[in-house]
Amino acid sequence: MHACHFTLSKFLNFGAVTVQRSSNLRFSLKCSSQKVQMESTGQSDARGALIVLEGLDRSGKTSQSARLLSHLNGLGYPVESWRFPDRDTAVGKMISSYLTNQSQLDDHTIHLLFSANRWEKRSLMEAKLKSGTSLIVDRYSYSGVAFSSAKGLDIEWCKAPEVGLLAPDLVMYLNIPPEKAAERGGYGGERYEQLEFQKSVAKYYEMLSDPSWKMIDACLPLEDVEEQMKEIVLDCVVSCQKGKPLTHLWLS
Ligand code: NYM
Ligand code: MG
Repeated sequence: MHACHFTLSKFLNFGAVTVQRSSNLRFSLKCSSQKVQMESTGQSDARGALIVLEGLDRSGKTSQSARLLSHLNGLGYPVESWRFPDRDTAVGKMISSYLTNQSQLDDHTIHLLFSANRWEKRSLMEAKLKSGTSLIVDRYSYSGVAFSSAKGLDIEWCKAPEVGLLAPDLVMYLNIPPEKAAERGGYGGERYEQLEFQKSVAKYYEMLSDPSWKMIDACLPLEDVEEQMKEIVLDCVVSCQKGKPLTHLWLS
């Protein structure tokens, strides 16, 4: 196993990822999704799920977000696909210009801009979740901390501006050796898309991870990765509909 891969022992729940539900159960869930939604409307604490996909560049997050979106949509769940950085806001445009090497910024400054880009979406995020819409989010605070720490910034300093953002209900890490990710059609030429740097990012992701993260084997074919993720996501959406409380990042 490559040194940058996560160790299995760290992820005691790893086995759960590969366990397939019986097709019967999947069928019954599909049929009852409408009913689940109706039952939950009477509950004031029923809400959408905040689902985050993390991983190195070219690990497949964006493709899988699209697949999960259409899967949940097909089951009748209100769901949106989001991504960070959100390059459409004024802050996001500064970030995009930095990533495409059209501007230079101090490492701390760009770190804070990435964080500000999440803060500016925080109230909308909360409103969506409380109104029952689940969000599939391509990158979140973990990207913020892993990428900036890999440049040499202090990890605790990097975490500080993220404190108080909404905590995800589920983090799925698309695990792929950096060398394999680099082989995938090459990188797009943005800042950070270099093998040595990505190896360092992988180490910081490992430091940030906790046993609740679901490790997805992102080396498998797209369809197999999707199958692993669908089951996990549906469980999460159902538990949030039952009123799982919203929590905040890194307050302890
Ligand atoms: N990135 C992304 C950061 O450095 N900090 C952050 O907070 C976030 C959300 O931006 N290489 C990096 C990771 C990626 C790059 O993301 C652009 P994407 O998903 O390739 O558009
Ligand atoms: Mg990228």
